[in-house]
Amino acid sequence: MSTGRQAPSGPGPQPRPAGHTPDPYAAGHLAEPYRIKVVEPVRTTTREQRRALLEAAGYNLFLLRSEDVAIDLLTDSGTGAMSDRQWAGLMVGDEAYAGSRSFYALKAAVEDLFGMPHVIPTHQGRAAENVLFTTLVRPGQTVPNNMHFDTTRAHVQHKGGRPLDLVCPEGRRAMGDYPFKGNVDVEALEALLAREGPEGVPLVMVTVTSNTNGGQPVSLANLTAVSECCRRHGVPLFIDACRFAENAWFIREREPGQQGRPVRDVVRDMFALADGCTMSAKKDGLANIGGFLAMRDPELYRQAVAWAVLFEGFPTYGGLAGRDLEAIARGLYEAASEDYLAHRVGQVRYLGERLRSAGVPIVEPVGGHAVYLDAGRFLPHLPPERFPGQALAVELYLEAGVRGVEVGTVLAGRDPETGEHARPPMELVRLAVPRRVYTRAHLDAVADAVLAVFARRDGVRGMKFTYEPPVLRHFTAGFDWA
Ligand code: PLI
Repeated sequence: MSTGRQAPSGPGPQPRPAGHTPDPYAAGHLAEPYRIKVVEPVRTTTREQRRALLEAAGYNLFLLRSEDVAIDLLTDSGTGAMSDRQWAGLMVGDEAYAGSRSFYALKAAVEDLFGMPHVIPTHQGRAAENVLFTTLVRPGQTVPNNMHFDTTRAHVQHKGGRPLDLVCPEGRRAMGDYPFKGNVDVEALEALLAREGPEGVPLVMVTVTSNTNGGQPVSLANLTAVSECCRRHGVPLFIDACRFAENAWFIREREPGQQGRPVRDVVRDMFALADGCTMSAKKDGLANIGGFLAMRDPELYRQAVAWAVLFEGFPTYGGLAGRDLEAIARGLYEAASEDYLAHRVGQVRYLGERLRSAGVPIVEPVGGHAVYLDAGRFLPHLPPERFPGQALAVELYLEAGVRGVEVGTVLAGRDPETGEHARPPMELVRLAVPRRVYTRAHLDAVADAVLAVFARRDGVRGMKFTYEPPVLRHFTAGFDWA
């Protein structure tokens, strides 16, 4: 009989037999599937200190020092904890300029997990986007995606392309329990490709999970339909794979016919439908830095490598140290393990459930990496120009030193034509949970803080700019209470 023990060497944790779905959070046993071997002390602050720190930072949470933050939910990108196996990998990283052993470890992992033979390491995900779009996108062309992440959109535009979001209608609403709100509207894609063809659409992208509308997954059935549509029209399909493992977990949990399948089999099936992928290894690579571009077509690889050398460095290191490549190769396997994912996705769901059951408005269903507070409904007395998301994020920090991020009017910027604030569909605060960093007690502290602000929500004041930068204003703006 199998003991389920992990082999001490080899590519990483092996998939458990189908049907083994430990979900400690669903079962009420909340033990983390890791032991803590190294700790990073967190400084505690008083409410008065936090009030002064906020004032000094112009009420912009990006301008706080992280040591003044008790629980940092600003992003799940590059903020995860590496495993002992990954740290051990750093020591065997091969720092050769060309032909590094660690590059071949990464290439083997990507080929094994995704079935993609050609891999170009990059310093992070947006660099993979830069290499890919420089190779494929020409001015005036359209690049559809379920929903572009900010950097993907900006890189398409940088090449003169037109980013187009074709997420399904369910994906545009905060309410409703539709299980795959990241799905592409395949009819709209079909119409676009029939109209513009491969001359007008150089590639189709699908982001798994869809970060922009709440970490929402894409079903295998939808990916299959998108892939068939792309093949019919001769247009390559690329997956934005940042959160590939979390997406595969949702397919295994929610999609009819997929229940209980080994995650690595689901991952294989997802990527078999695509011609390539971009990856930020700072998410489901479980690394603190890095990314890659992978593909099947050797001719496209040859073209992309030329740009990669220019932007990132020789193609066997691509802007990374050999030790980073080694950490990513190991992290990809760990991210695709069932024990890890049951806890990871369960942890985010736990936080969401604690809030939802107390009546706090959130984006539903809860996605893979973050809980999104619906600040518009949380603070209905504040109009968009009083920045309800910013006000709520500031109050959460004041309450308990919790740092989230506004995803609403402040982030959206101004309409270049009218000069007015752009009108985003929702006013949100994202609470992104870093991987393997926080325990259930931290999440309880976050939930308690949100509930405390919820209890006094009628007294929360709106905000105004004291300084508004001309571009990317959310990073450096100054605010005060209105
Ligand atoms: O931050 P990068 O350059 O490694 O990755 C860019 C990127 C691409 N696609 C998607 C879906 C992302 O979520 C993404 C980065 N996300 C960040 C930084 C986040 O805070 O969500």
